[in-house]
Amino acid sequence: MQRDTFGFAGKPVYVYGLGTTGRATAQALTDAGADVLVWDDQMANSGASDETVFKAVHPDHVAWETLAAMIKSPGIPMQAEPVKRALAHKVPVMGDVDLLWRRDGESGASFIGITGTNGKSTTTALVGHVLRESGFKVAVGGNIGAAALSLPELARNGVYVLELSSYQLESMREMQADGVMMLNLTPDHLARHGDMTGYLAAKMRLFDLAKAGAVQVMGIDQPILRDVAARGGITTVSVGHKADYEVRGSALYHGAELMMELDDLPHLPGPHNAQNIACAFALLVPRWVTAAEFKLAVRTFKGLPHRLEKVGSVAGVCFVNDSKATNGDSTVYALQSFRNIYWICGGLPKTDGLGGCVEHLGAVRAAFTIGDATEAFADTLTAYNVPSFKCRTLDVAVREAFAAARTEGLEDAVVMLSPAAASMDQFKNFEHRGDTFVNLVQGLATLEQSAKAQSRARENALEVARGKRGGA
Ligand code: UMA
Ligand code: ADP
Repeated sequence: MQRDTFGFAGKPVYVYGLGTTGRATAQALTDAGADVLVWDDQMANSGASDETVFKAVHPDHVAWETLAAMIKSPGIPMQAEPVKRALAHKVPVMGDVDLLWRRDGESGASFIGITGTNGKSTTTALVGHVLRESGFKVAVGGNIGAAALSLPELARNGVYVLELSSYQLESMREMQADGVMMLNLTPDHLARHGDMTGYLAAKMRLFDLAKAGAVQVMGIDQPILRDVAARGGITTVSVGHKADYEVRGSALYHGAELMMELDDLPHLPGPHNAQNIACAFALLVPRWVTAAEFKLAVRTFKGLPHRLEKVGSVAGVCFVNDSKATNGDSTVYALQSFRNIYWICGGLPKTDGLGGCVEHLGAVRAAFTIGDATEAFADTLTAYNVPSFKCRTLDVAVREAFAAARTEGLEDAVVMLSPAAASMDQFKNFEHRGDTFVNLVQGLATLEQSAKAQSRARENALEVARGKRGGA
């Protein structure tokens, strides 16, 4: 007999949004015997339907009163018309993470949820890596890329490590995690959540729903999170303030006790990564791993692409891809990680523009602005006496930044793409923007090599010619 995995067997469930999340959800629900109806707003535009795979029903034709649930993709706001209609008919609106919880919540596997404004993916991957290296069966997913319902079923001794965005958390109703973490909270996604209070409320659902006795970790470098943590029951982490776990200099302390040294980890540079490591340590030690296991595993973590990733060096100039820096706050840390920066920034700006970046311009030799933010970012930076060039497109910016770095000939010159803005004005997503940057750098390297080869060939030809004349 088919297992009623989600409690929806034989019942109509509306899956709204058919991207990574929606497809995995619709398939899992179908496999579990639910009567799956789907919709994606793109179907309205293109007239296309997915009827061959799933039954597509336009929101105008849904019998709302019959639905057992709506499973909403994270990119769809709660204010979307079909969501409002579902809520008006008292249909539960859920996310895919709740369905994973329904599927495996009783399996004996642990659930870890990681959120925050910046550093989620890095820390999620790090936590997954440490657990795997320490002998656990691990499934890493959520906002980091793999939809919750595409993750394998884990049994006892398994650990789900889920990166959870505010978009996913705002509709989460059920998942009771064993370990929860909020790294930091700075302005982001405010158009969606209204203000910082709304943004915080979405994120706090992870903590509010967590199991009694769950390990709860919070980075308290922003006052808003210091206030939340003061409620108690939360292990605090800070780079620079008083906390349960403190990063002081280049080491992590628990009170007076040295936990681990943080320098000499080339794949996790900078104070932001110190925060990520410290939060991972506070979460995992000692509930899941020992301090010794943590320290050993962290050394073999390679970092993720598009996050302060060194992608090559041309004529002594190093190129760094930090395309994932989609808001000002994430770029603040990038600006503190190198000595002589030729900074490519811009894209679709956030409400606070360059945010705190303007207080960390000491290492910036020049800026090269792109995308919708071309004018605004260049004007702001010029006002802060940073030579700024309105390049508009990434190819022009890479060429000009490289030329400038080369002309100045400084040691440790870095051309860094750290946009402090979203990518959607000119690219499909941040990966597309980062990959385009890497391709442009490879193009420069090829040009450089062929220029060198040509000049060698010219020299050889001249030498031969000189030899002939000398011999004549
Ligand atoms: N759609 C509608 N109506 C809308 C909005 C979207 O029908 O009003 C449809 C789109 O036409 C599209 C589908 O919904 O076909 C896309 O759904 P989605 O935007 O929720 O994207 P998914 O492909 O399901 O990917 C989502 C996350 N995307 C977002 O939250 C925007 C992915 O995070 C995540 O990796 C994936 O689920 C698996 O969990 C990406 C992201 O950009 C990386 N996240 C944001 C961020 O990190 O800042 C929050
Ligand atoms: P997220 O998944 O939250 O977007 P990522 O790990 O993908 O976070 O990193 C996104 C960007 O933020 C990168 O540019 C990275 O260098 C920077 N970053 C990483 N960790 C932190 C942190 N703890 N605080 C601020 N910025 C960070």
